[in-house]
Amino acid sequence: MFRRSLLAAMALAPAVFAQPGFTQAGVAQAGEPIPVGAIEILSGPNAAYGTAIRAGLELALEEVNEKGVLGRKVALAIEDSAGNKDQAINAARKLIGRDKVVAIIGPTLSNEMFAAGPVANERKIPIIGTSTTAAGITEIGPYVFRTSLPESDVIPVTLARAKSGGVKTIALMYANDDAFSKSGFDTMKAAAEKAGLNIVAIESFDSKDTDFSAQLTKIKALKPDAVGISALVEPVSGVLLQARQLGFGKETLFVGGNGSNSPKLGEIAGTAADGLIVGSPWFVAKDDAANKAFVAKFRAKNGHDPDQFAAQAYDCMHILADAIARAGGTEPDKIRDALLATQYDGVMGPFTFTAGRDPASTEGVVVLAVRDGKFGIAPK
Ligand code: 1QQ
Repeated sequence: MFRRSLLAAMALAPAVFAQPGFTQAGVAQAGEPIPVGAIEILSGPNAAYGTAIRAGLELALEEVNEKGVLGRKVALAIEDSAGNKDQAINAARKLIGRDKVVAIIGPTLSNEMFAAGPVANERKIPIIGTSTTAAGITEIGPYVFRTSLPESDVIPVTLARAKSGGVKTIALMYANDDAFSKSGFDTMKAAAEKAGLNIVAIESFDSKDTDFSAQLTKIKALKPDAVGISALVEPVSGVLLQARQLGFGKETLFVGGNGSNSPKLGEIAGTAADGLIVGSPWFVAKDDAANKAFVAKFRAKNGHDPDQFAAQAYDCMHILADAIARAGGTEPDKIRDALLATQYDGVMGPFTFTAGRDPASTEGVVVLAVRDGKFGIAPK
C-alpha cells in the first residue's frame, strides 16, 4: 500500500512541479505570470452582462501587461458561470484549486456571488464583484469586495428624479427568484416611501416568465404615474414590450434598476423601452480624459461602445493590479490588505473602499433615459 501510494506520488510529482510553480495555495512564484481568475456570464440569457465585463477586463489586462506588475505579467483565467449558482461555485473552486489564482473578479450576478463568494472567502482568496449591487454582498466575509455601487446608493437618486418630474404614485414590479432583483425591489420600496411616493401596487414574477399581462393589467387600472421594475434585462424588456401592447403610453414613467443598464434592453425592447429612466455611476459620454481614452480604446478594439458593465470591469482590473503591485507580493492576504488601501483614479471617478469593502464614494450617479432604444442623459 505504502509503495503504491509512493509510486503514485512520484508519478504525479513531475506533473505537479511542471506547472507554473506554486508552492502553496494562491502564492505564485517569481517570474511566472500572476494568475488571476474571473467568473462571468458568457452564455445563456444574461450573457450580455458577462461579455461586456470580459471586454472591459481584457482591455485593462492589455494595459496592465504593457507595464507589468511586480516585473511579471498577469494571466487572467475567465470561467463561464452561465448565470448559474452551481456553475459559479464550481468556477470558484476550479480557479482556486486548479489555477491557484491569487484573486477573483466577479461573479456577474449578486445571486452568484451569494453562492461563490463564501467559497473564495473560506479559502481566503479576495473576490471582487464589479456588477453586484444587492444588499449584503460584502457581508459574506472579509475577502469579499465590490467596486459596483449598491442599488441603495443609486435607486434613491433615480426616484428623486422621478419625483421632481411630477411622479406621485408608483407601482413596483420585481423578479422574485433573483437576489439582485429582490434586493433592488426592497430598495425601491424603501426609497419610494422615503420620497413620499404613494405605492399603489406591488407585483412579482419569475425571471423566466414571458407573460406579465395579469400584473400589468392590474397596474394599468390603477393609473400610477410611474412603474418601477427591478429585474434582469430580459424580463425588464419583456415587461416593457407587453406594457406597450397593453396601451401604456408616455403618461407612465418606467423606472429601472441596474439590470436595465445594458444595451441589450434596446436590442430586445426597441422603442418600447423609450422613456425608461435608470441611474448609473457612469455614462459613455462622461467628459473626462480617462473616460475618453477608455472609450476610444474600447471602440477601436471591439467595434462598439463600452457599456457600464465594461467600464466597471475595466476599472476593477486596474484596481486589482494596482493592489498586487502595492502588496509587493502575491500572497492573497497582502493583496486583500492592499485592496483596502486602494486610492485609484479610474473611468468611474476617484475610487476608495470603505472599511466594509464597498465603494466609498456614492457621488457621480447620473440618471439616464432611453430614447430610440439607446441611453442618454435624462432631461431634467
Ligand atoms: C446584480 C446586478 C445585475 C444587474 C448585474 C448584471 O446588479 O446581480 O447585483
